[in-house]
Amino acid sequence: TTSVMHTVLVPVKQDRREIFFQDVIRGLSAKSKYLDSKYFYDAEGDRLFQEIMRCHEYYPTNCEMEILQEQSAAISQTILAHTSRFDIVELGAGDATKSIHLLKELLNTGKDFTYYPVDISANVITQLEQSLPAQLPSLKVNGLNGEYFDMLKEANVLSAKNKVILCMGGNIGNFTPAEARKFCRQLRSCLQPGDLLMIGFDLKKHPQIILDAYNDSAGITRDFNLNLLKRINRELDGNFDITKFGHYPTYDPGTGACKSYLVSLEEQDVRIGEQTIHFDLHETIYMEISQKYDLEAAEQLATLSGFETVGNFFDQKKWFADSMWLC
Ligand code: AVI
Repeated sequence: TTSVMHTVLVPVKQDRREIFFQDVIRGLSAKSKYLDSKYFYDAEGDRLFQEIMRCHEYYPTNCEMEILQEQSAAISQTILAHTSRFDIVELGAGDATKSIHLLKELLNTGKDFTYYPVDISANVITQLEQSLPAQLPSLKVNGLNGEYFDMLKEANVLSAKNKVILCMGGNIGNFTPAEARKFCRQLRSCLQPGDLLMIGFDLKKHPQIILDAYNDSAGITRDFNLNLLKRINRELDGNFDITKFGHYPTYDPGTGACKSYLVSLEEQDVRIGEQTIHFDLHETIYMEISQKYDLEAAEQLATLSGFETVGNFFDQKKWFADSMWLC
């Protein structure tokens, strides 16, 4: 068995590393250098993002928590107004601390449903399957460990009921508007008429509040960005000196695009494996977009991807919205 494990696991691991390497080299060889923010989330990146969510400047987490705490009854009514037989699928369930409020409310309505938390991390799913029964003993849980679209298809095999998809956290913001349309269309293609999608949007607000959320005073967001350079050092044999890069977040209130860059603080050469990347003084690496929406843009995204908006739920300050979309 050991040799079977070896031949199966090792090539997969090398593949991932190879793709990461190619993506990094492609991005850093481009005329305007960039890295893909999906690579932020290694173990250290996950830890730093947890810390960001506890920063007082980073408002989205608290806003969405308030929505789920205060408005789960209204959200539950909207779900029941559109479907009577459903199961819940949460994409990127994490520790489910937000969705638990809605799940509790739905259990109180006496409806029989299963909660399918989906997460790319096997660890997250195992922990949820252990922790949820203690908090909501009557909840039926069936964890799905894997990529969103694969697991959505799996949920459709396991359940013939309508699906209520939860896509919270405002992750849609980490796509450009064009990528967001592609993602929502792909989601729509996995769903049936009568299915629902609740999706979180970070809303436009005073530009300074947004900028501060991506430039916290404790420097956690800076470290979160720099961690990707450290990850390249660790996993791809790089030699980035992170003291030679600065963190530079921007926000354009016109387009709603909040973009983060790293700036090379001197002219330098960085080695990654066998490759050398040259940085001019003040040359930038585009790291991440965090697109902010207004309700009109969110609604337009719904329409363009084949959904109809049937409800919007806000925190008191109207800084964040969870929109309910019907297929
Ligand atoms: C995960 N995502 C919604 C976060 C955001 O706000 O765009 C990632 C993040 N990047 C910097 N701070 C938080």
